[in-house]
Amino acid sequence: MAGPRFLNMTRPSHWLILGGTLLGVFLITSILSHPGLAQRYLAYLGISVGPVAKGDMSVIGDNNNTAQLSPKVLVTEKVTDKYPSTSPKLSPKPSAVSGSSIPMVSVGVSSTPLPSRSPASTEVAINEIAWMGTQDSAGDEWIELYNYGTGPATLEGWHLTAADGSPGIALHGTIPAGGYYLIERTDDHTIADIPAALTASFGHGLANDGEKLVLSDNTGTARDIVDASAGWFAGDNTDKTSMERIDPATSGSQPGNWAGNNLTLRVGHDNGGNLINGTPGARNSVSGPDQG
Ligand SMILES: [Ca+2]
Ligand SMILES: [Ca+2]
Repeated sequence: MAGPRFLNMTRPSHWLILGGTLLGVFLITSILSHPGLAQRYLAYLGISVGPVAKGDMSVIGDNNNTAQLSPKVLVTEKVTDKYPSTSPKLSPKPSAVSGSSIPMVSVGVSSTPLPSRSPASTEVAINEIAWMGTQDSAGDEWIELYNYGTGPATLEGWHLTAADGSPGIALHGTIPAGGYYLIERTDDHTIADIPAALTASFGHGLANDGEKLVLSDNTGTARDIVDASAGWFAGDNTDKTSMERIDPATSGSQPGNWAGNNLTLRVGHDNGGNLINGTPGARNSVSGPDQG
């Protein structure tokens, strides 16, 4: 078999020389005609060349600042983005990106776990107490609860109980986040024009000289306490202004956290048609910014 004088084609080592020469010519031709394609071949062979033209990458961040990016990373990112799964041979090599501080695009797999969302909180306060009843009837007492948590409060198994056992009210239903829960004594006519969330017996009623009220959940855990056993903190038995809480997230046993209805913001009518000096089922007239 004839050939160039310096090649003896009967010798395997000369075949290798010829093959390497042809490969080199091919690569040089590729670089001159298609630089991007050649870079991919070289990247596959583990050879780094660059830089890559602007826009030929998929790195999150400053796409205009190519000068600070490693060409090897850019080529890898391009391959990853364009051939995510159909071309295993072009998968990025871990060694090509190790030690890089450049933010990487993750295709198909999220390496950062999603942040877990906090469970919705259930925060219910004893929010308003009409221990004095209404102008129509001193016996028409009512109590308002307020959910200042971020999720609905299911009240099955909850109780609102005085320290002396009366009232002792089993609660039912649900209070949505930011919602109010009106408990009317005996029947729904206590606040004639506002539907009660619950009507219940108050036993011998709320004593005018004070009570300690405990709101407990279905495990028996106290969720809110208003210790006014030495006397109510606010409200008036003469003009029937209710006792409104200022901040549901602050202790209900602090006297300064309560005030009488301001007689400006009032809601509802009693069974005799008189305007209620309180806000049953609605935002308190004295409430702070935390209350809806
Ligand atoms: Ca009512
Ligand atoms: Ca209210």
